[in-house]
Amino acid sequence: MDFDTLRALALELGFGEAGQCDAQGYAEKEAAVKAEPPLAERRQLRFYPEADDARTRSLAVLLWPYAPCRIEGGEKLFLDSYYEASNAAYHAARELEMQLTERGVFARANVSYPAREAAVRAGLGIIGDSRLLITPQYGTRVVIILMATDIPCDAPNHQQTGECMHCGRCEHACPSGALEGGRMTHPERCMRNFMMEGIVAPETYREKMGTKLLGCDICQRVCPMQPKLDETPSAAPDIDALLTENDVEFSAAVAGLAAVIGRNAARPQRVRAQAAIIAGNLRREKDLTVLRKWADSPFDAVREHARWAIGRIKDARASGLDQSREKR
Ligand code: B12
Repeated sequence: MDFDTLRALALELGFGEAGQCDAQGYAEKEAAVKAEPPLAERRQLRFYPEADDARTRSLAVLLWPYAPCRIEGGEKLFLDSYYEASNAAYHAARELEMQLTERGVFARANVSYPAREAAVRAGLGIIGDSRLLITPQYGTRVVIILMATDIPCDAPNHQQTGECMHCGRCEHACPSGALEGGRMTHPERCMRNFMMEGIVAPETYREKMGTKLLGCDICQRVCPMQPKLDETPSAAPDIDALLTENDVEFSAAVAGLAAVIGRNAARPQRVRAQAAIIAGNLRREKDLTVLRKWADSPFDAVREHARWAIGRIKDARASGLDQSREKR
């Protein structure tokens, strides 16, 4: 099979674009990763496709576009639409893998190599100062899926053509200072790094998270290289479904979330830990009961975030900030 046939099958399954690049030369990315502070999200990242499977001759780079999420405000949670898209793209890639296998092609979907680097090599876009891939058609809002295949890669890898506008808006907008000197120099400071990762979020980040359940797209929202796209409604569960003592209700809400973003992303204690941060930001008296229960949790992130939230609610009470009391 040639790559054009793979591309046609990918487009039929809903991918927006597909390219191909070779499977070598990621060693320097490994060195770059080692030079930066360790990040939980990088645990799965690998660098030697051919050593992982000797049949690999190239990587197919598949882009799954998505629309930005509407920010509802108030008590409506923010769940970046990237995560719903990522789950859909994952399953579409599994389907493509099956179709290719049936045709006698070696294909392994959803492999984890430096995806942005592969996308640039495949000629699909450029790297912006936010370190995100910017594509001509969809801007930054694409999920990048990599697939190892035994289809030879005839075309030489592309060099990046075109450039980020270097307008500085992502640097100025980033609430946690992940960009400095015009570029994303501190990925370890990105707020997303501490959301639903099962780790205790440093206190300085918790208030900045507001009502974000998962993901931060502030650097993407301000990017002038983004095409105008209609926003999509938030697929996040209701906050009251998460801030509940009723375990059956909580499990149902997590199951609903898992149906949207995948079970791997929506793990109950991680969801609970993030819900506790949100409770600390909403500062509602009515959440104190459930938070007191969570404050004894054996899970560090749940326990620490819940204790912090209780302190915040009490501080708000002391200064008359609690909204539900104000209304009375
Ligand atoms: C670890 C990780 C994170 C970490 C660290 C982010 C970071 N900037 O490194 C955290 C948890 C913070 C994170 C956050 C997010 N992530 Co993330 N993340 C990853 C992951 C798993 C690995 C990235 C990595 O470490 N690569 C290795 C290093 C060495 O490569 P690199 O970061 O790309 O940097 C190199 C190149 O970019 C290049 N480079 C850097 N600047 C420049 C400039 C020029 C001009 C050139 C030529 C090259 C160049 O040199 C760098 C060093 O070698 C990838 C998936 C994957 N398999 O790649 C997703 C991925 C990068 N994330 C993605 C997304 C969507 C996000 C979020 C938007 C999620 C959200 N809604 O909150 C945020 C955005 C944060 C941001 N602005 O980067 C998408 C990006 C899609 C896109 N359009 O680019 C990816 C590809 C996932 C996917 N499969 O689609 N992420």
